[in-house]
Amino acid sequence: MNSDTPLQLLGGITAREFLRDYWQKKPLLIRQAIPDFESPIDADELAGLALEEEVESRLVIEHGETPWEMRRGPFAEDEFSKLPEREWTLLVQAVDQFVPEVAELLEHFRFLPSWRIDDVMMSFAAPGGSVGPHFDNYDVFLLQGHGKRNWKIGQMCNTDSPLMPHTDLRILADFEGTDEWVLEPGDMLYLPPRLAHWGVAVDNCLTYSVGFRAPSAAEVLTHFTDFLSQFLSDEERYTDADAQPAADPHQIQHDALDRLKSLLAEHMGDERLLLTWFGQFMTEPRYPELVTGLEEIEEDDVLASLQDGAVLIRNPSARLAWSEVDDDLLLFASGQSRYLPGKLRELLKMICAADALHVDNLGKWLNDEDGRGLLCELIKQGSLGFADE
Ligand SMILES: [Mn+2]
Repeated sequence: MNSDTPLQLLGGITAREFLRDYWQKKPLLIRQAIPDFESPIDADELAGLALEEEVESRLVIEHGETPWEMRRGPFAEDEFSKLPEREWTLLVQAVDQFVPEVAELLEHFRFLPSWRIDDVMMSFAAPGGSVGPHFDNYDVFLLQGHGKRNWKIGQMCNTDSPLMPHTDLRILADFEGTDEWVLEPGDMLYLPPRLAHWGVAVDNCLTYSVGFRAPSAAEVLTHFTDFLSQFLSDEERYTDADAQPAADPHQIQHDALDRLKSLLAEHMGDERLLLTWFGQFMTEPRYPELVTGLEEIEEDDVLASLQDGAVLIRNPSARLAWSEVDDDLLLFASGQSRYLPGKLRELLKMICAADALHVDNLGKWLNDEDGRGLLCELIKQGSLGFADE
């Protein structure tokens, strides 16, 4: 995709313009981002997902047993039949992992790195339904799937923004509305992180939220240093072989800080390890228990199955990304990493991007020892699996 092609999804501006003017900066309303959009799943199917053990879901009932009552799924079927006519919302996380047609929607967002995308959450709201005015720490695209939703946007917030007391939700105590729109199916609203927003269902409505991953500075530092520490020996310590006689033995001199700073810089500045950690971290699956592989499978079996017409597909719960360091390639697959020779670049790109892998598109790679080994590893690890016939 050319980043200078005007995109319908972005209301006729290019990806480059969107990233320059809106991304992480300001909201954008796009009428008919997906023209004549028909939601691939309906409210009943969404409720059906919320019955499943492995699916993460919540119900928000504005006038429940408490104001803004929140219940966590999985739910029993009769819980839905006991809900009031109005003012409740069902939220289902990571629907893209369970419904391939919902995962396909992400194809529209290929102008952003896939490792930044977290999941597609879906919400169904009865008329008047809302989760209250709030802010999120992540960018979001809100695509209207069915029915109408009124969206208000407000002020920029932060951790000091006052919240309503005594609710399980992070509802803002003050909402200073600046704009308001009614979204119809196919309309989309982009919101940058920390912008207050408040969506209220006009009628029975379904909304898709494409959410993003952005680790906090605290997460980056704690997780990266944790990762680094595996590679450091106990013998490597604070050293001061260059020490001068102490003027006052109780004083910490600034030369001690300089030694510490250089110790930190030496390790924190290791680009290979930083990249390895970051790729692993950003590809960690949301539900690791859904990324289970065929641990026993042999390379010969993989080859034979493919030659027999079997098709490999990416596990919808797996996350893949790649990068390069010097002449090597690095593949990140669901929280793990693997160095690969540079010649595998095209195979790597295909594994990350293709919907399906089979004899026809794998072609010559099946004759390559490293290529076959890689496919087999990914099947063992669970990021790739054979499609059911
Ligand atoms: Mn939100």
